[in-house]
Amino acid sequence: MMKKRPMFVGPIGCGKTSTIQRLTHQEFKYNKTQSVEFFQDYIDTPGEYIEHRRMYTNIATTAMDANVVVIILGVNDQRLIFPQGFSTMFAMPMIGVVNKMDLVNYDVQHPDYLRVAAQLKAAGAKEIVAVSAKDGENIPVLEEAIKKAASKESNTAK
Ligand SMILES: Nc1nc2c(ncn2[C@@H]2O[C@H](COP(=O)(O)OP(=O)(O)OP(=O)(O)O)[C@@H](O)[C@H]2O)c(=O)[nH]1
Ligand SMILES: [Mg+2]
Repeated sequence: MMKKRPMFVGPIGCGKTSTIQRLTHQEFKYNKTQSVEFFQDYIDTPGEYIEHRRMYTNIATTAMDANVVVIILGVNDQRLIFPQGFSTMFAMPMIGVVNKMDLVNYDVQHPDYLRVAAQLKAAGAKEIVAVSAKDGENIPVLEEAIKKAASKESNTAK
């Protein structure tokens, strides 16, 4: 069986690919995701998967190869993307990421941050990490959070 890895899910342009580039020490370079991409340690998905309801089945299918679901939003995105209880779709732990924190000067009291973080929590993210993929801010914290969630999952492997 294929090695399970964390899967990133979020709307178009929220920074899934950029965050994975940071986590894997690749060059920070814009590259639109066209379809699911399996990297060595992460699964990247196109934003279309979450933006178009009819593609939810693709998320569910891809999640079979995931040990953690990472849901991510840009701090400047005020749309409702993740439905309440979204995590019930999955059998593995979910963590939330608020990206583009550089746009609010890393202020975790900023109303935009609070709103986005609340959406991720309502979707079922146990832990929220605020990052900037652009600046690399808090990427090691995210890496730790993902590792911790993944180890919990492997302890309860079926
Ligand atoms: N200001 C700011 N811009 C960012 C940050 N992270 C990513 N971006 C920019 O946001 C745009 C989209 O980033 P991507 O990583 O391609 O987004 P994605 O979620 O992978 O998008 P899709 O592949 O289309 O689903 C790019 O122009 C990035 O440079 C960040 O932390 N801060
Ligand atoms: Mg992408």
